[in-house]
Amino acid sequence: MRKILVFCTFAIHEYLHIPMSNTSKTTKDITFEDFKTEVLSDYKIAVTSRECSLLGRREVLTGKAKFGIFGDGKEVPQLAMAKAFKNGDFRSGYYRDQTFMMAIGALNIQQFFAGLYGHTDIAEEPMSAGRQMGGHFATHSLNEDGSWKNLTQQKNSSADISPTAGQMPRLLGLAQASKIYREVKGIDTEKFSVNGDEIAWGTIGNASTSEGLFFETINAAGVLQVPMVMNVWDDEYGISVHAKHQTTKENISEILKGFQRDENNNGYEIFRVKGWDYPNLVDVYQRAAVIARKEHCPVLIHVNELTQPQGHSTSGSHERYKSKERLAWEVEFDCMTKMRQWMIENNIFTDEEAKVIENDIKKQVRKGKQAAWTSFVKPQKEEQIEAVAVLKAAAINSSNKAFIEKSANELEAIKEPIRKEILVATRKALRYLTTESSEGKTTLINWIASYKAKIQPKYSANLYSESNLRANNITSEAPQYNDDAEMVDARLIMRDNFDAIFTKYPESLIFGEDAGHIGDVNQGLEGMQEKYGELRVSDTGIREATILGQGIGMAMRGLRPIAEIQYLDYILYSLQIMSDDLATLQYRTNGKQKAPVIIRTRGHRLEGIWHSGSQMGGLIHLLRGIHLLVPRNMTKAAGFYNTLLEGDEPAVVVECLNGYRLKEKMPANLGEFKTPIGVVETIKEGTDITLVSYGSTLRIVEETAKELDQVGIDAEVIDIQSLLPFDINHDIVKSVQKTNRLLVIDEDVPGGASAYILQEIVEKQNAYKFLDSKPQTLAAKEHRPAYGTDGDYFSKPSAEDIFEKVYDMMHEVNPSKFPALF
Ligand SMILES: Cc1ncc(C[n+]2csc(CCOP(=O)(O)OP(=O)(O)O)c2C)c(N)n1
Ligand SMILES: [Mg+2]
Repeated sequence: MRKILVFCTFAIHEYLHIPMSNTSKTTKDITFEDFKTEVLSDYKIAVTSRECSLLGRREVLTGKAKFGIFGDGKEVPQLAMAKAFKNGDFRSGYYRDQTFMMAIGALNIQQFFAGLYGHTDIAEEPMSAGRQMGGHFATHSLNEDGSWKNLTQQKNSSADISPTAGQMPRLLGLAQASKIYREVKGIDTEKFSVNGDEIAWGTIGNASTSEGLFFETINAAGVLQVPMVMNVWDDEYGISVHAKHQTTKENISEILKGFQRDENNNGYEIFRVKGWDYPNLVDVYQRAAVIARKEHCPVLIHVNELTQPQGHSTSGSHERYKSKERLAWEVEFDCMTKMRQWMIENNIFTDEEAKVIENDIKKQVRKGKQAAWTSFVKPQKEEQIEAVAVLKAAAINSSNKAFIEKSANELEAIKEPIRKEILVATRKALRYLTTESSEGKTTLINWIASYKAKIQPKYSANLYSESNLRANNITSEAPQYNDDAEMVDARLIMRDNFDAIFTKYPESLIFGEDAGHIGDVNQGLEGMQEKYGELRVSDTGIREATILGQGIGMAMRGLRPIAEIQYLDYILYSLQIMSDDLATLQYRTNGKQKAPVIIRTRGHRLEGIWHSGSQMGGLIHLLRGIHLLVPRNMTKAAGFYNTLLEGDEPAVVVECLNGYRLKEKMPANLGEFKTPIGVVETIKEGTDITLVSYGSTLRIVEETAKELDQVGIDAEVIDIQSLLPFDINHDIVKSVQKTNRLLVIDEDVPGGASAYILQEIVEKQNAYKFLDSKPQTLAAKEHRPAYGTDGDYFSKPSAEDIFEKVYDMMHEVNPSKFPALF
């Protein structure tokens, strides 16, 4: 038997006399039989994947599943990628990658269909427990208790999201983690890295490369020189829109040529390869992997000439927008057809043998699909039986017996019920029983309650961490002060606390615009780069979305990144990723992945439209899933960092931009004192009115409270500190119970953060019961803050605004004691 080389790729070249790359070196010989077995095994995976796509579409069209988006037409390059993908590596990709997931052993037929149906059991549907539509993939990084698995011993896929190119920023961080693990000494790498040898593999559709996030990621990875392999699956279309509307020169690798490294400059290694050319694909992927893994040089692989045999998704048909010629070309150049031809030409199998394999796989896929369906409907069928029984029992003695029995019978008749149908029937039946009381009715009420309690978590659990390390489980610790503790510029507390953090947590690191060399724009990191090195305290380009992405990716690989967004006003650049990716991560994986990144930013009142914004309402609404902390001073802020680093959850910390030069007392227990998360603080006790605020505005409220004292108004001042989560102990309502009046003061727009705060207090904490005056809010103007001191005065709530608002409320209560000001 003729001898060939160990890597299948090189074997292929040996057999086919394709010119080999100069990186190919023989290490071990395998036989033609081994080679054949490997290629056959690849083909079987691809056929399995294709059959799943074909049958998957039919499942949607016949109504069993709601939506389908499949990987047909992209099978072959994914086989090649899977061959080069090793344990410890990470994928950050998109909805076309089912073949890859199957090839790395992370997705089987039954699981594929479980995803399509939306099976809520994570054991059956490991990608998201039915939360994501099919085609959105993930592996499990966490054990049951939320602790890390050993990620070096498995092939990893960060959880997909639907927004196109949204997978790019995190890809950068996943790749950067390898660099940190390789080059920073003293980190415990056991579960995360072997010498930083792991590659982060990105996949993206050709059209999605039009997104800014793609270009931002490409540039940043070139600057950082991280082991990232970027794969563009190019099928010339983005839904119906042709490449001529998407990409200059209709060719992404052509226009990215300037990134190619050369003798004088770092950059990229760029490959272009046809998506149906199996042997070349295998070769290119092997070469790309060596470059990325060994040299930590990013690689771009532009895989073109791909197709979409069934069109974009189940929502439409591509016959509407592709020409006859294009459709005919897609049939001819279907990567599976081409691979099959190549295998026949190279005596790997005959046409007859291929047919046997294909028929066998067809059967397997049908069987797997059936098993997935049976398993999907089983729990609902059991629940249906229970519900019907409870309904029938409730009907027996009811004057509305006929109606209730009718809905019981209708529910019973549904062959494959869903949970909505079960709850609609049972909940609506209660309406027939409002004036009656019976054992059956009580049973029905209890059944609905327990059913909801059992089922709701399947759709709602794990928005936040549910592990022991969840933020509000961390014990707080007060700052301690030596007798001779000095009053210092507050930025020094921040700096010295970061110093303590970097010493205590070798896996922590901070990065952002101006965060490195000068130690951030407010000198809160002064000298830290000199002490901890350029990898742990680093400057980045001006690119907020990928700064956040660095944080997400590195946090997903066990590091503790602090991603600095220079000003709160610019957080909007990263907000989409924060909202779509970070905030949903624990939720969309049902607690199987986490990214405890800390986002450090500074904001509120400084100067002008883009340095004193306070768009907290926007953040509150878009970031459920992330903690949102608004410390009033640097000691509180430092304490939040200390708390967060003990926990396992992501958070945004907004430092007060005008607070760095104010004096605060230097604590002794730096790195140790911990500000509790979700706990308010009463700054001043009072009896007449409760004033609730946070951040920079709180200082003005505090000052105003003294002025109010002088006119006989005793205000209680409460610092919210933490907007998400909000006052978990419900302390504010206790204050309102005492004062019977409530004013929320906030520098966001009217109806912004203040509306949320009011809802929390009045509705959730039931403060309405104790109010003797209308609960009110005092916010900034609707426009952005104008420049200068007067701009601030006429844009944001001032001490006079607060005083007059409070006075007015008290005047309404007691006009003789508080005669009208105006
Ligand atoms: C930000 C965003 N815009 C629009 C969409 C809707 N959409 C989903 S897929 C897609 C086309 C993507 O094309 P391409 O990147 O080439 O990937 P392909 O589906 O062709 O593999 C669009 C516009 C989306 N998911 N996200
Ligand atoms: Mg495309």
